[in-house]
Amino acid sequence: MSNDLSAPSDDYPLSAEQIASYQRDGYLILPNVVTESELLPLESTFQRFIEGRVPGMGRDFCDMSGPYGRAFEDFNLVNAVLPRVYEPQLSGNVFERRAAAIARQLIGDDIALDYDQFLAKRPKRARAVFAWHQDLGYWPTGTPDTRTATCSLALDDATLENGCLQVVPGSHREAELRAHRPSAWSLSPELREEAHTLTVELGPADAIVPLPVRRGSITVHNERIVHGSPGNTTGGWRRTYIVAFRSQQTVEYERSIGFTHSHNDSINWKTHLQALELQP
Ligand SMILES: O=C(O)CCC(=O)C(=O)O
Repeated sequence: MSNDLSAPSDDYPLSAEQIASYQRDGYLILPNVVTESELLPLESTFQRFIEGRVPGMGRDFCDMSGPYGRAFEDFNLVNAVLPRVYEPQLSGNVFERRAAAIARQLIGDDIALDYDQFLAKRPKRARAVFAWHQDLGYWPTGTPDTRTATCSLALDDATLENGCLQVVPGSHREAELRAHRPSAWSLSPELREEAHTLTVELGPADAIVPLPVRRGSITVHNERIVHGSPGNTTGGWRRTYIVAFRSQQTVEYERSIGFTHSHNDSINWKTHLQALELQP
């Protein structure tokens, strides 16, 4: 795979309306971003990760719907973080390149790929829930420039029934980040050793919008939008390939303070300590 993120054939021009709607609502749905023939090689790499066939990942391979340490067969929401760290030949693939072209139009030209992630909801797992959150709630506080475009490619048609992404449109424009609390199953959250998941509460004014997408289409979301996804009640998988773009300077800054998005990092981030202070 090439590392050239600017090949002209990777363009996906957005209209002024699409760009304005991303700014207003905090998300976008874009159809047919990756073709069927382009999906196939990506999918075979994805499967190796999601089936637990890539060794040495530690907690970067986990169940995002529960505590670390579960047996693989008990994972509901299979999560492989930073796949390109473990398989560098993924770097520069067609989805990364096309998503970069989209992200440039949404947040500016000075972007770098911050992290990638594979997520798969097992069939008939009502507990394959991705808890409500804002991405910034997981990341270090104090990063000056937070611009982000997170692109999620559907490898299966995503529906409300199989647990598609849901958002609270406009929540990215709230003045303050919401309080993020450790998940209920985290026994000693100050160490964040048992589970990675943080969550926010929704209020009666929060209007939830599900984002169903067809295989090959993507959603893009802003770093402050409240989002999550429900369990999978169908007999099929819901598989998603995520790449997130932020400014080059932001990525360099966060790496310089030791933040890598890896669950194997042992640092307690200020954002998490703040969440603890906000606990009742
Ligand atoms: O696609 C999902 O189910 C959730 C993904 C998510 O929360 C994220 O990419 O930040």
